[in-house]
Amino acid sequence: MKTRLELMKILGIALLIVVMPFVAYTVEKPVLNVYNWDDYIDEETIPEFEEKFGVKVNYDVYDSNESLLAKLQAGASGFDVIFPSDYMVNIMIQLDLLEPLDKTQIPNIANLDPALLDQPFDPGNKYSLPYTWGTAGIGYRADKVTEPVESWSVMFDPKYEGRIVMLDDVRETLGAALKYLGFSFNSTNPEELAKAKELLIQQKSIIKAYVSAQGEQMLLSSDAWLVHNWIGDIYRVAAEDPNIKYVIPKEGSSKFIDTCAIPKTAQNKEFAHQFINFLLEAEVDARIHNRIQYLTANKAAMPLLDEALRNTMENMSAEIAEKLEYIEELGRDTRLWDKTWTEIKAH
Ligand code: N2P
Repeated sequence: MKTRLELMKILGIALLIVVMPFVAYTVEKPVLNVYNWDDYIDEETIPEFEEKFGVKVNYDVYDSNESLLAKLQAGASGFDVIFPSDYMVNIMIQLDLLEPLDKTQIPNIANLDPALLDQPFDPGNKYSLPYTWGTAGIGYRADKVTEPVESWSVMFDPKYEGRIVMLDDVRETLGAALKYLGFSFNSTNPEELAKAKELLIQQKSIIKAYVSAQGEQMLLSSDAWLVHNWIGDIYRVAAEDPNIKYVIPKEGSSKFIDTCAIPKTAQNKEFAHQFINFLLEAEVDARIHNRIQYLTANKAAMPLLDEALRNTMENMSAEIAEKLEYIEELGRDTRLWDKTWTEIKAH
């Protein structure tokens, strides 16, 4: 018979053997907190990076630039790598929220297309590097909407009551309404904004929802027939169902460059740089973009892209390209936009 003490010793040792590897795992591995847009990476990149660099990645997602900013401003974040769009980079620079990039740690910058570098929102790419680019437009079901979809007007047509989804995004949705009315996507004219507000308030009775993540799934399931969304999200479901199409309305729309950046409050700046450099490897970048179906800023990745995706980049007509606007930082007028949007949402 073993004494109680002996038994407790054996139990103690057994417990240590089971628990130690977990303790070692959590204690030793550095952690990298990545905060990205919803559906903006493939499945392999994170595990591959974790294995190659011996890092544990916490990966979380958001669905708008404004929620990313709110999270960062709330201070509790601890994010190491984030993916703000053009105008939001500009806002974050002004608010002193971003860490200047140490380019010596990102040699894969050489893979990037110079045409997408050195943009007005971040001259010299001091704080951000391009990750994707694309447009917002309308994804629709050609088997349900049988008339030609060419204008934003379909999104305001009572015929499609309950089948319309708009982005839950102050800049995109107010911008689209402004554009439909013939104004700039970035208008700060109070009268024009009031008109856009009226239009969107009227539209509220016929839309199914404001949705920024997974609107494309509603299209795929035919719950919605007309979905205001970004190009890649629609392209992904269009690959599953040929009845799904994407169009940039003839009145014009928005275009964007989404970037990767490091917040000033990042805890792990060294690995944040490594991660960005890893994302910019041609093979990694091509794999991600073939999966997410957004356009890449990575020149070296181009030859590795699916042909259809490559064609999208090359086929955008000059006529459409001319009617696209980048969303711009609005300075003080942001308050007018926010107020207008809040009034629409509350109505
Ligand atoms: C991806 C969302 C793309 C963001 N689901 C467009 N800026």
